[in-house]
Amino acid sequence: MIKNKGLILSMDVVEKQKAIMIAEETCDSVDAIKVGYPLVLGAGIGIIGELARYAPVIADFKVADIPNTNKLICEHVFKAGADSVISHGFPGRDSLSSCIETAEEFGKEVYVVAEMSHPGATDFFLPVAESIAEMAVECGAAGVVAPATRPDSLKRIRNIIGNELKIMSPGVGAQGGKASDAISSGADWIIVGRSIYKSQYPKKVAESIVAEIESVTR
Ligand code: FNU
Repeated sequence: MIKNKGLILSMDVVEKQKAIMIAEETCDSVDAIKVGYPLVLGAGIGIIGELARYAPVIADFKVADIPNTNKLICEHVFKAGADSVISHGFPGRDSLSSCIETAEEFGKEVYVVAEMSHPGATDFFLPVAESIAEMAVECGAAGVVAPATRPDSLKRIRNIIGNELKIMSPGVGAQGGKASDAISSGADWIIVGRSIYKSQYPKKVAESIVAEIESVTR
């Protein structure tokens, strides 16, 4: 995925028409649109192809199964028109490799959740985040997902993965993280959902987030 604006819109609305309207409004300010279970269950898998007309689509299915099931999920997602898929790392090396091999067959990418952004991530995730980031490098992932809510974790994960892998970072806005902090701590992209799609003016909010990102990357 090409980094330009540094912003990924998380489209967690559940209605097709609303998703398309927001995509149309905001597509000039985003490098990709991320979709997950809420929208795909609400609008059907065809929404991936519809949104791909506006920006590359990231399928945030946090794929976390045995290798064969992961392969079947990824095939479906890429056939639907997604540009990349988000996978979990905790099911292990073989499961992740299956996602990455499938992505390669389609010329697509896999991003691995290294550490989640919500408070509950401290229950189990924190002690394994670094090992998952190391595995993402070893298995040939395109990048990792790491929390904007914990800039210190972002810095640590950036040190582990080096500069070749990319970091996309959720948790800005509604979850309390700040775009400029995440970017200056090592994120390539920030992922923003509610602050944009729940706003009365999604285009303006997206533009102001891009301006904030530019203020630290300039
Ligand atoms: P917003 N997301 C997340 N934290 O928030 N994929 C993670 O650790 C992670 C994610 C997703 O809070 C979340 O599911 F791995 O409204 C949602 O789709 O800005 C989006 O990022 C954040 O949405």
